[in-house]
Amino acid sequence: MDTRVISTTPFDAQKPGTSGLRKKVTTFQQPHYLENFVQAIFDTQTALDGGLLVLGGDGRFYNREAIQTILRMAAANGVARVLVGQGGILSTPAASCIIRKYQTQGGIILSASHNPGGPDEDFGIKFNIGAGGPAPESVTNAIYQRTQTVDQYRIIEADPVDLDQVGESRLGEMVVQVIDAVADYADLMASLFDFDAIGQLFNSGHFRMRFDAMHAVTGPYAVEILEHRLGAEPGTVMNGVPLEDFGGGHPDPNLVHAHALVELTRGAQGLDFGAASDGDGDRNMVLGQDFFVTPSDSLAVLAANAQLTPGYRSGISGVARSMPTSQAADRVAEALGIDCFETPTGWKFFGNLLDAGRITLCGEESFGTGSDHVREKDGLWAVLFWLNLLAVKRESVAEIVRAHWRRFGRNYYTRHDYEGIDSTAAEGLVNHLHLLLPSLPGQQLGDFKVAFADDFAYTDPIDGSVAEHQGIRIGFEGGARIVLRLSGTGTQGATLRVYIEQYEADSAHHDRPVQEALAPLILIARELAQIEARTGRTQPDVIT
Ligand code: VG1
Ligand code: CO
Repeated sequence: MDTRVISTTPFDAQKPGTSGLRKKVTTFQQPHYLENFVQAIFDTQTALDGGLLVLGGDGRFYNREAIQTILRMAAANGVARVLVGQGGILSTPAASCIIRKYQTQGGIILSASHNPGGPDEDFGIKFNIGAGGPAPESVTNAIYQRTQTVDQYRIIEADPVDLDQVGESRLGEMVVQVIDAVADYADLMASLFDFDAIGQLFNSGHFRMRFDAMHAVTGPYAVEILEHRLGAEPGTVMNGVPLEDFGGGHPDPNLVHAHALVELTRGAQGLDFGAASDGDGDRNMVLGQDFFVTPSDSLAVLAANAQLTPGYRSGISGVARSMPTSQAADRVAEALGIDCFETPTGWKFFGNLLDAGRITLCGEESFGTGSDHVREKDGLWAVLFWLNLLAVKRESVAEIVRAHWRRFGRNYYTRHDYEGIDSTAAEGLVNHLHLLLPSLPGQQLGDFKVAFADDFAYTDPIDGSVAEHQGIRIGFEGGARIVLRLSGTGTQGATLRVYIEQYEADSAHHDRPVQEALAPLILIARELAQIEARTGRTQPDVIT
């Protein structure tokens, strides 16, 4: 088969954000756009020449076309074997699992995660390293630099590979191995959690649950694990068929976008347990009857109870949370006498700590929780962890969380997102805050006295790499915090995220509505950042 060398010219702005390169599908459909980025991966990740590569995506619109292109480019760039998920499907955590299990040199994951899909919506691509996790900044920067000079790419001419039949075929010299997308991942889950106990809970007649796959990638994984292996009744998984446009929805598991599921948990007849995952299967939302578990609390609860599950029976070595995530996990770490690390937003910053064995569990406020079992956050893993706890404790979700608050105190927490705001206005707002920072420490703002104010910078304790400008932190005496940063995953305008947190030790005050409890801090944040004056917005678009 002929290898063709195609001349090309660089596109600007092929810089990966928080989690890979995310753009509109129409941007990716421009001639050479995808190819340039993929060639930059092969040019910089030289171990792939003669090596193994994992390839799959969340099944969104353009997934299959992109996979065919990447396969033909992999063949032309000397890759020996590619493991592709059947139908071109691999959830992000499953891809990480397979990269590690088969000791490949890395993987290419096609996803724009929780962003909508379809011809006019979003697509994305990212490279994961041989350890299984998202490439660290040193690698993404090298790929980005290469995209700025790339002048040709290599591709073979060949018919499309049949992605729907499990088995091996050849593409030029390269072997394409279409694998069951679910089996390896399901086996890993069975090795971590007590499937017998969860199965008994499902059979008890006293437990009703739904898992909302949001017409995204977790459908087949959840059906296999929950319904087939654990014996949950058919129909437990809702919206379980992956669709290229996620059924027109926004595959983001939160109170706004997974509204139908939330409704099923409401009232006296509400479900005992509801859970959902996002487009690529790495996020999770956990609900009890009339009860929402904030992702920050979820991390803390899992850390405090890890020893009740087989996979973590011998304890956890440490925990990490992204900087905007609430400090609930810090209190658990302190009680357990283990380290708690504060990292910048994005899973790539957990990789070194996990590889070095410094942490076992980690999480983000953005519905992301995970452990050292893979190197990505993992939606179904978190759901199974909760199910394992429910099966062992035989308490409700609300009872478990309330008991946790009584022991550790409650970190009231919310995030306000202002989406699609003007980019120049967003930059102006951030610059304004930078100028304000030095004057804040010591100031009294309402009932709160500023203890520190900075632009978060992180030095990786393992390799010493430094990440700067990771978000503005304003910390108050007593532990309350306001954090502001701009999103690195959007494809239109800018998104301002405002994170608010306040600690309450007294269990007599643990039942307040969150927005009400945090109202004074929310107001301080709006005024400090001049949100209304600078963006014209009086209300956030999404509150989580
Ligand atoms: C968001 C979240 C961040 C998460 C990232 C990728 O990034 O805030 O915590 O790691 O999405 O998640 P940003 O830069 O928009 O705030 V996913 O599920 O898109 O892979
Ligand atoms: Co995701």
